[in-house]
Order: sequence, then C-alpha cells, then structure tokens
Amino acid sequence: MTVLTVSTTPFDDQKPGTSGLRKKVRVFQQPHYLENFVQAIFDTQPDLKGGMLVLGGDGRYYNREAIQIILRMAAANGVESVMVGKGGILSTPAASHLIRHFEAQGGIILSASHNPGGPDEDFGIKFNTPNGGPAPEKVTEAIHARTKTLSQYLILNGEEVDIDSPQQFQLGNMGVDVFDSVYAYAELMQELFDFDRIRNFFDSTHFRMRFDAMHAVTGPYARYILEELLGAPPGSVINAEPKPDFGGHHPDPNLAHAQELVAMTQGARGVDFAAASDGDGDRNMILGHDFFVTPSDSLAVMAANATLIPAFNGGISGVARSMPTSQAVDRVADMLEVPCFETPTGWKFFGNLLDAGEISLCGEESFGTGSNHVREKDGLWAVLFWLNLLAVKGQSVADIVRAHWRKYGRNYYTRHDYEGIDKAAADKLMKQLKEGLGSLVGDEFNGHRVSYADDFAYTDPVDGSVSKNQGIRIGFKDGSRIIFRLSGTGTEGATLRVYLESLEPDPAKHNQDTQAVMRPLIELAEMLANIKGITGRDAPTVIT
Ligand code: G16
Repeated sequence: MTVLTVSTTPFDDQKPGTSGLRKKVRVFQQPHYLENFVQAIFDTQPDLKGGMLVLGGDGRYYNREAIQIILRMAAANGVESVMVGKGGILSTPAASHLIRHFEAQGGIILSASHNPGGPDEDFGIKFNTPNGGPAPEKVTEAIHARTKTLSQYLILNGEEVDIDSPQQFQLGNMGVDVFDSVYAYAELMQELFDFDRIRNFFDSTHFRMRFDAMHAVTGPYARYILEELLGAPPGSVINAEPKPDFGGHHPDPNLAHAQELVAMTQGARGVDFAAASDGDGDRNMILGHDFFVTPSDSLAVMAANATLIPAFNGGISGVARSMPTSQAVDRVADMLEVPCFETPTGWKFFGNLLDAGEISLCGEESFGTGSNHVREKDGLWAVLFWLNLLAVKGQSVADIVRAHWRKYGRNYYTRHDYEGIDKAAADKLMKQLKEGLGSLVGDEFNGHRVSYADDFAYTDPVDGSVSKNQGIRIGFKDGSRIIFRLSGTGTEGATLRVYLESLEPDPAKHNQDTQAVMRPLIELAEMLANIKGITGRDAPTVIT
C-alpha cells in the first residue's frame, strides 16, 4: 500500500460551530471536503502521529464512507492505532469514555447529533481531545485556521476494510481494532449506579418503562443495559435499530419530535417512566406518567439528590449550567453551599471545570446532562440516574419533581425556536438588540423591572480564556430572564432561539400551563426584538 499525496484547495466554510462541523451530506460529499477537514485535524494535533485515535459515529448516512476515508488518512498520517466502533458505530459518550479509558490521543466523532439523517440531510464531524471532551475553542480555531491554508492531504491507496466484525488487523503500518463499545460503556455504568437496586425495583413494582432510541445510536446500548442487565421486559426499548436516516424522523428527544413516546406516558395505561436519546446518544428527555421533566429541572433534581446515587455518595464539588439553562440548579447549589458556574452554550465549556474537579454535575436546557464520568453529556447515564433515584425514593417522577419545586420554587421555562430564518435578518435582529441593551436597565415592562441586560461573555476560571458574544441576556428583578441567541448547530439559514424563564416560589401556583404562565414574557420578547417585523415569522417553529 502506498501513501498518496493529493493536491487540494481550501474551502471557506469549515469553521466548527457549537459542536464540530455540521453541514448537509452533499457538502461533505464534495471531492476533498471531508479530507481537507480531517487533514487539518492531523496537522494541528501532532500527538496523533504515533498515537492512538478513537473513531466512530452515530451511524447516519455517509458514516461508513467517512470512516473508510478517515482510516486510510490516519494510516497515511502516521497514527499508530485506531479503535473503531463495530459497524462504524460509537455513541458520543461511549467515545468519550474510550478516549479516556485507553488514554488515546484523541477521537474523531461523526455525528450531526439530533439533526435528521439521509442523503439530503445532515452530517457532522468533530475532534475530541485526550480528556475525552469536545475540542475547546483554541483547538477548533487552530483546525479552522489550518483548513484555510491546506494545499494537500495524505491518504493510503487501498481497498475498503471490514468494520463489521470485531477483529484486529493492520492497515499499512497502522493497527486497527474493530470492537463493540456496548460492553465497555455498560461496565462504566455499573460502576456508577446501583444495578441490583434498580433490578429489584423493576421486579418488585412491576415497573413499566419505555426508552425510545429513535432509530439512532443508543439502541444497542439501551437494549443491553436496560433489558439484559436490568431485566426490563423485552420491548421496553423501542426504535432500537440504528438506521442511516433514523427512520425518516428527527432523532431529537423533545416533546415535538418524540410524540410516539410521549403518548405512551399519557392516560390510565400510561407507563411509569419514559426516556429518549438523540442521534449520537448524548441528549436525554425524561418523562413520568403524564409528566415532562424540563432538562433544567432534571439537572436541579439530580444535584439536590446526588448523594443518593453511588457515584456521588461522598457529595458533589460543584455544578455548572449553560447560560440559557434555567437557574433552578443555582438555588440547589446555594443550599448545598457548592459553587455554580454559568458557562456559554456548548459542552466544551464544561471540560476545564470537570478536569479541575470544580464541578461534578453539569447540564444544559438543550436536553443534555452529564457528570465527571466522561467529558460529554450522556443520555443513558441520565436515564440510569433517574432510575436509580426512583428505586431509592420509591416515589413517582412527578412526586419527586413537585416536592423539589415546593422546596426550591419552580422555574417555569420554555424555549421558542425560529428555524431556517434568513441569516441577514437574524444578524440584524441581534445587532438591534445589542444596540438597545444599554438603555434597558431600570426600565419596567408589565411589572418586570430590568436588572441587567448584556451580551454574555465568559472567562474560563481555569485557563482564563475569554469567549465573547455568547447570547443576549435580559434579567429582571423578580428572577425572570429572556435570552436571545443564534444557534451554532443548524445547517440551513439561521435559527433564533428565545429562552424564557420565570420563578414561581408559591406552591399553590406550581400546576399551571407553562405557555400560559410565560405569555407576558413571550410578548415582551417579541416587543423587544421585533421578531415578526424583522424575520417575517409570527410563530416559532418548535416550542420546547
Ligand atoms: C450541541 C452542544 C450543546 C448545545 C447544543 C445546542 O449539542 O453540544 O452544548 O447546547 O448543541 O446548541 P445550539 O443552541 O448552538 O444549536 P448536540 O447534542 O447537538 O451535540
């Protein structure tokens, strides 16, 4: 086999977003497009030469082709060994675990997460550093800078290799280990949670649950852990076969895209517990019988009850949430007297805090929760946390969350997304908002007095790096907030996210409809940003 040096020219759109480079499949299929980005990774990560790489993806359309290309490029770039998921499949949290476990020099994860898959849909690629976490901004900036100057890439001349059977072989001078990551991941979960207790709980209460793998990567992991190890009845895991197009659905675990699952929790025959994960297995949605747990509340409940879970029985060092995530966890941290960090959106911002031991738990409103066990958010981990908690408390999901609200107050929370809007209109809306921020403080709207209004900037307390322009925050004296941000994960036009939060301390008012409670803030957001006037949209595309 020979190493080919292929001439190429830079593409001008290879800047990674919130979580890696995400584009339409057809963009990635252009000659040299994927190769350029991968070569930029190898050129900027010299430790990969002579080192180990973990490689896999969420199984979406183009995953297999991309794996074959990356394997041949890794061999040509002097990587010593690659651990590749069987069938090219690795969930994002499993990949993070393997990088850490095998002390690899990094990982390449192929995923566009919750975005749909198929020839006309989305694909993505990201690099994870040796701590198992998504590359921090200084690394993604270096990769992006390199994509702008590339003139060639290296690739081994050769045939496709078999990635469907667990085996070890040589590709050029590089060792390839094709393995099934389900068992390694399940082992880690058994170290963190009390599997015996959950199994007995399932048995003794005839617990009825469903886990929706959404035809995505968590199917095999969930079947093994929930049905085989914990004894949930066969069929408890639904949509368990990973498919390249996710069965034609959005593999996005929320109330809009997991309606089949939500219906299973409703009415007299509704199950006790249901959960879903996304394309690459890092997100989670938690449901009880007739009850939805917001991701922000889920994080707060976890923090408040962490010591009931084996992994945290010695307590937690601190917590972190992304800026738009509700402040529910802040009050738990106050009561526990541990620090609470507010970071920009993007799991990469939790990495330093986790590495430094500053936090044990972290989460985001975008259906992500995780801990120091890996450096990615982890969907099945969150499900197991909740199952362990239910087994210890013997209460329903709804009872646990309602008791939490009574103690800490309830943060009503909603996110309104305006997807696929014109990019120029979105930029104009954000610019106008920014220009008006200075005059807002002290103003009163419908009884809400503005206490701060800013464009969120974050200084990492560990390495001092500064991240600016992370979203507009308008905070009110009564604890309510409105936040405006443009998504960094979309592949078409722009997506405006409006995050709304309001604190209700009075338990007598904890059972109201969220959208009704938020109506005054929703109207205020429209008034402040002129969404309809600038984007032409009079309603959000998705409400979560
Ligand atoms: C990614 C990031 C998350 C972020 C989410 C939404 O999740 O890892 O940290 O909250 O995107 O980002 P945005 O609001 O910019 O679209 P995932 O699950 O897509 O990898």
